[in-house]
Amino acid sequence: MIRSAAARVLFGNWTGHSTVPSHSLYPHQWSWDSAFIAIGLRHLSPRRAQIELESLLGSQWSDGRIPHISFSPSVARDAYFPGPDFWQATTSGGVETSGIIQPPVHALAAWLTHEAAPEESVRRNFLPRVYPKLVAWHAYLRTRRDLGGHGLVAIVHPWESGMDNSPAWDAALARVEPAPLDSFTRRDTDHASDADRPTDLDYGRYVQLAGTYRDHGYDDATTPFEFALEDPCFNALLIASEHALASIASALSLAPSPHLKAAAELTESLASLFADGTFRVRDLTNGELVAVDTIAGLIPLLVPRLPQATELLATARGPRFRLGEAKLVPSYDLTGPAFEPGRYWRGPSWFNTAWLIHRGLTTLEQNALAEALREDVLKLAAGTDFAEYVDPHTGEARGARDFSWTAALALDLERS
Ligand code: 9WN
Repeated sequence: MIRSAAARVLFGNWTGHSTVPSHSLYPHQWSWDSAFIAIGLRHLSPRRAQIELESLLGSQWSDGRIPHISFSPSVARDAYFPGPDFWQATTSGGVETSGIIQPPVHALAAWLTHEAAPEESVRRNFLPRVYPKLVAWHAYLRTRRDLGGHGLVAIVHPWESGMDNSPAWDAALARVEPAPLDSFTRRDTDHASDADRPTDLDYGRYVQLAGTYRDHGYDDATTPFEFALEDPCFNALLIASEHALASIASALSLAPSPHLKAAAELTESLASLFADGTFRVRDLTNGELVAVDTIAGLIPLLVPRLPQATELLATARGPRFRLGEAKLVPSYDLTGPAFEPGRYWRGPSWFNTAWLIHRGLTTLEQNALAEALREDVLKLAAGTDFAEYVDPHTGEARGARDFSWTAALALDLERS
């Protein structure tokens, strides 16, 4: 049942070479969405899953970065804000893109896509074609984005975290002078309730930060970043993806050791973000850890052989996130002062983070918790028409419906 409903969403959102997250709210190709979508699509069409990732990699910049949006030329230029006219970024291959990035789930997705149909993968020469691009992507992150010199990647915009209005960004964002509200027109609130989306003040600051980066040619060495933070989710996903690159290298009869070494180094550096039973964001403006607990701090559960796993699992099960009792896993501390059950990344539960936590629980052999979460994902995805996110207390649908990664990841868990 869920398989056919999920397939309907994914085929409906397919554009011929990639999948939009949602035709109304997000009508282009998004970076980490495509990785999650491929993870589900591999069960319906391994070939399409490969093409999804290959088309995203077709928008890679010459410096190795994978931009967070690859714009579709067949969609109206003002259908989404900020669109191609705002970002003013075109690759050497002529693809219009944004200039910021999103979390690196891609190598993990590529490996899982290969594993789903190794013969089709070999026939299409999938791994040999994507491997060098994924290596260049990780090299960009580890060299150009280690802005703090701690051996961790820094994000320079809240959108780069994929968790746009997370309360973890509030203090850093408060220092940013917002762009005037009459200098841009939001499109998101045409398609989703104002109460479910970031505020106008947040948007003014997002626009200001993106505009400064753009006006410095997206140059990481010369942009005066007002917002630069080390995010545990972003770095944990890079570690998981380095492990995946090691598997890909082995499959190609190449040495896995550089990737295992990178994963080990990053895991050691990540430990410097551990405090109060969870991983926290480090603000590079003052060097301090931000005492705000979000789902990002729990994502390291999926890091293989994580030294802090036992404490982190206890935090996930404790009053802040109530894993096993709340609907999926809340995006923000249920007891925190900024908690809002319906507003985007300030409380609601999302399906991609539930999938990542499920992967962590499976790695840790927490089979009962993993199975309960899996059942919750399947029930809520089907029962909400594949909502973008849900209220963590009631499971009520929020944001977009027929949302691609919700369908894809439910499909993946249905098969697991
Ligand atoms: C900005 C596409 C993206 C997701 C992000 C989610 C949301 C965009 C927006 O939608 O962000 O990138 O317009 O709000 O926060 O995780 O990749 O689904």
